[in-house]
Amino acid sequence: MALLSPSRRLRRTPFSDGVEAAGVKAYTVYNHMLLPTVFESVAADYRHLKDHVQVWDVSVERQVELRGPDAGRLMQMLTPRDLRRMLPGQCYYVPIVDETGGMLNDPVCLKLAEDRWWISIADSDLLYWVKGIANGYRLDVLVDEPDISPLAVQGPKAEDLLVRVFGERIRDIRFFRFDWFDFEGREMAIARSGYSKQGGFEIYVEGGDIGMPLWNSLFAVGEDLNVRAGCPNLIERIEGGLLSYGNDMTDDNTPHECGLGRFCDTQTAIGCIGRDALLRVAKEGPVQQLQPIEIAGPPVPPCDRYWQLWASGKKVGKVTSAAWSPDFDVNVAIGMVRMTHWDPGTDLEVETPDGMRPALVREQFWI
Ligand code: THG
Repeated sequence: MALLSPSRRLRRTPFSDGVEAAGVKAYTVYNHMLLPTVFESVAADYRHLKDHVQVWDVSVERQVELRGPDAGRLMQMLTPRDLRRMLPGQCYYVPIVDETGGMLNDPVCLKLAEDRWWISIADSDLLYWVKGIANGYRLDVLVDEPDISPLAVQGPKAEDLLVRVFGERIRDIRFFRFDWFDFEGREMAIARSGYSKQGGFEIYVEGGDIGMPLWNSLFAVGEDLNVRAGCPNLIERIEGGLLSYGNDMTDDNTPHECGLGRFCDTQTAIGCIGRDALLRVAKEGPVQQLQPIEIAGPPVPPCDRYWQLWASGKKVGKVTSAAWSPDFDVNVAIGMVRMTHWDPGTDLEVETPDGMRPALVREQFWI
């Protein structure tokens, strides 16, 4: 592929100088912003992520902030997950659905206070949907995109690295909780979360000016931990079954088709805009669902379009993401599979750019 032309519409981040100095080799575009995808190579980055600690510029995880008396009510209108028991300091992974039950985004939502929430979005322009709802229902809430840029620290040594910058209290943060920490006189929320299964944290950096000072201190204190710049890793996230909005699912899919039924409480999520539509489909159950798929043969090429899945001459689904896994010595993949063929152990064929290959529906992801 050719290069990306820089422009003001393709936003840099507060950490872009650090990312470039670290030798980034490729980017994708996500929420109109640069997201690194490769430093050394996808396979070398994968090995390093699983063995050490990486600092990721995930500024593309933009925050949609809800502020005001109706913030909680608005948040519940957006998602079929029941938020009534959620406390300040908690993070929830929440499907966001439209009036047909179609997925608009799959963000992490942070409750800062009863009247203040952040929605840490995946790649879709959720801000406009949320503003539209707030205005259409005349809610008493402000909706905007604050100047917050998440920096993820991921890998088995992430906790030890963060303790050196923020102190021992880092160890007390539980999974999908956050607390507030000081860096050079600035308050930042730090959550135990992130787009990998290797453990780690996400620092919500408020104000672009403090980005590079924080980036530089993490590298200054982490040399003996072998800290490096990294990014969400294609192989690791497929192994872990972490979904990618726009790749694995779109607004044509319900949360149940995405295997996100466990994050839906459609019966009790009163106020959710897609509730009626989801109650209807939830009763019958989905007729297709994302599944872990193993693809035989040598490493597959990049999956930049759907690869058709076949069984006895019939189309039974499509592969949405795929990569060669060095640790499992097989091509790991995610695919949307029709219910007639989604049982674990079902043999399929997949139409890859370099020909038909055997594929197998797996029982679980590779975790
Ligand atoms: N962190 C934050 N914002 C994000 C992402 C993130 N925005 C974009 C994107 N990632 C949104 N998508 C996901 C997908 C998966 C998870 C988080 C965000 C995730 N899932 C875990 C899992 O499925 O195992 C945990 C879910 C749970 O148990 O609650 O972490 O990564 N800030």
